[in-house]
Amino acid sequence: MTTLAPVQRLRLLRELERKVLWLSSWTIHHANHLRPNRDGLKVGGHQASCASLATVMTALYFSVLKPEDRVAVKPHASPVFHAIQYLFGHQTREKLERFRALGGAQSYPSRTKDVDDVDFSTGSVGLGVAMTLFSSIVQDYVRLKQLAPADRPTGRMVALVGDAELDEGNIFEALLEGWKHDVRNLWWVIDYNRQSLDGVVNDRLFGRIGEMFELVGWRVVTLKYGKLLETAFAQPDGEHLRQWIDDCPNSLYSALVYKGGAGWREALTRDLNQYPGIRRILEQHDDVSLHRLMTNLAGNDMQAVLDAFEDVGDDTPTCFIAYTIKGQGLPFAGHKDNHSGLMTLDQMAGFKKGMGIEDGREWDRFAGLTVPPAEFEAFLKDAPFNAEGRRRTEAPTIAIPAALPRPTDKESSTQAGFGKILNAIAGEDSELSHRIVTTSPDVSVSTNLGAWINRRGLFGHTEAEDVFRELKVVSAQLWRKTPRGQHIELGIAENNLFIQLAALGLSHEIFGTRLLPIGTLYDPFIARGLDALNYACYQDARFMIVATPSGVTLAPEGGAHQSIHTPLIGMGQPGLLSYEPAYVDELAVLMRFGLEHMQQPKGSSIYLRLSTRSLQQPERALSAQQQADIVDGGYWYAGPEPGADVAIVCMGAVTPEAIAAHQSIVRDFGGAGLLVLTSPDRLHGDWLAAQRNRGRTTGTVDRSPAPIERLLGTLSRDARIVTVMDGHPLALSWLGSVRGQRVVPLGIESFGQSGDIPDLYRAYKLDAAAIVDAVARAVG
Ligand SMILES: Cc1ncc(C[n+]2csc(CCOP(=O)(O)OP(=O)(O)O)c2C)c(N)n1
Ligand SMILES: [Mg+2]
Repeated sequence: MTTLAPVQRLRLLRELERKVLWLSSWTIHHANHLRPNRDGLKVGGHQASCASLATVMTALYFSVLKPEDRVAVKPHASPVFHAIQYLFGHQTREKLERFRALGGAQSYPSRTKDVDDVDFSTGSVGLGVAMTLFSSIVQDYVRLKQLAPADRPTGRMVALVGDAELDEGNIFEALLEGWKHDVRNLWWVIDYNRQSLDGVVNDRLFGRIGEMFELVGWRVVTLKYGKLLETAFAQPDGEHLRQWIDDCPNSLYSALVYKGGAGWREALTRDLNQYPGIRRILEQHDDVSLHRLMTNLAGNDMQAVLDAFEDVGDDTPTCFIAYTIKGQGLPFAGHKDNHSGLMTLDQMAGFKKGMGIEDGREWDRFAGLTVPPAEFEAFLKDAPFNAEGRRRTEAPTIAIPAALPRPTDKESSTQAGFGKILNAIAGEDSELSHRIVTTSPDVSVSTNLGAWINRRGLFGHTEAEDVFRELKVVSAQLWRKTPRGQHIELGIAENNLFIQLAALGLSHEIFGTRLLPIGTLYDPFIARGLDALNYACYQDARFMIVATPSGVTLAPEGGAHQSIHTPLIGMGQPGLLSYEPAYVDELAVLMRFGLEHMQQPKGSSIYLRLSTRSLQQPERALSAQQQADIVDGGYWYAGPEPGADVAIVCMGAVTPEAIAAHQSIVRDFGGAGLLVLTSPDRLHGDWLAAQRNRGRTTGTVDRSPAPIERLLGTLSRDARIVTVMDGHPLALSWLGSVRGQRVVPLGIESFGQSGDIPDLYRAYKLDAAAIVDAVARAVG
């Protein structure tokens, strides 16, 4: 690697900054103006949002970052990221030409769909930012346990943050959690362009932002004025110019940026003409250079940006507040409406000329450069970030034993069973037991993780004794915090839970070692963190969520804690396979399957919806076929006679009611069946897949029926089916479409009440009598 003189490096980086600005603007322009538009919809893209980050991203990727660093890029700066990767040779021209088209470079950086080594997907603002914080916890977790490959240096987790992203509450939830966990090696670079989507951001906010970061132990580095302005401030009366800009409201500053040199001159003459030094500055600058001076903010000044980044030499989490201009260098710089503004054809022609790009050479990596291509190439080749090429890691899978320990209690809830299974695993010295990491937002005890934590301990950077234990205060929870601990205890914030799971669930691809994350929470509060859960699944993170209590079966706690539509979330959420077992032996099968499925290339995350209702457990030893049926989504608990006209289908905690109803209807409907489902999600997915397979016109056509087709195929063509579950009935009412059999679905359609189970099941028509009634209606 050649070492460059600082001036030479600066010159090359400035060239690259222009190049990156050009390519990102052109990529968006091309997508909007030069590709045939077949549907009349605007393609979009954010030229202004890209421009404000061009300097920071150029400095980072071409000089500051190392291969082990991981970055969450502000979603709408995606074209800048793709342009940088294109220059490195990791992105293709074809994909840039197809930006925002099917198969092209993605609108927002995507781990799963982009080919150019995206570390963290972004898109829903705020989540990518928090992702870096939770990834830094994971980095420490695997480092302190020596799970990561020994030669892997510690990386910095970097977020490039839009200033308006800081309105998202999840960022502050993450900051508080990070403080508690003493996060390290974290850089958040705030693109303080003082503009959001709708307009100019509130002046009052940023007066406080820096203090908020400092409050939670961060270093705050403010990059406010560039080198030109600093030089002007040092001249006679220069301090008045500084004061004037400091006092300038965001909206006025933005408007003047848009108006340009004449606008600045008018405003400064009006306000500061009494100072001879200022008059001299105005005389010394024509409109173009005055505009350059007045818009010389540090976040768009390469030297200032490099100085700020290179000054940081320790692992203290650091927030850089980088003053920038939205649309810097573009015709609509500073205009409050520029968020989705696109250069017109004329504007682009002028911009292109200014960049020195000839017609037909728009995608050329060297067009418009003032440095020789060979020098440019050598610089790219030597960029530290690029030293290893693609930086995504791999890790071998963890072997899961053929069966998990299975509790043998005669009566148990699935939640209690879950705690016992984990507790038994905690007692083993196995690869499985060492790779499981649990986490929970202040509901570890009430979701039955207590015993696991007693054995495996809390995770922390340093050893901390359990004071209650030291003082010999009797407690069921013996929670020592050590670097060896395997439970990450979070405060009550479900967003944080899901982002922590996302970070843990990508450890194999980010940190080169595999973890088996299990997160527990109350089922209704999945909704609180739903966007973060969606975000975790979107990037293909792999984890298991275990949610209890669920449904109205929670009973006395009332409607606010009773989850109703979570089974539909489980079915509708891509990347998440959901199950709701009734019995503990089913749960043991599903946990085993889930831990394996989480690790498969084509697998997914797993959601187990459990219950606190204690049920009498069936006395049975599940055969291999029964286990496979449980994984496939359901089995006949009481098989129907072939061609039977009636069946009851149930799921989860209401299974005893279904059994009782079934016993009472078989007197009238001999041969009626009782089908216990474990996963409408799996059954539905496999049913759609089977139909698609049969519809194929090329290759080998798989005609085998889907599990649900086989199960319902035992019944007569026009059989009547009553479905019952503790959740929204829509999750099972689709069963009628499988073979055209009529379904009467029972479930919960309104907010729950407080009450005990008998009262509530009666009120919500989930009890045996209601099921029998429904059967009568179905056949009537
Ligand atoms: C959760 C979420 N809500 C809304 C949006 C729509 N949106 C995209 S960008 C944006 C404003 C972003 O402003 P800022 O973060 O300051 O970025 P800038 O474009 O100024 O760089 C909004 C509201 C989104 N992407 N995500
Ligand atoms: Mg902004």
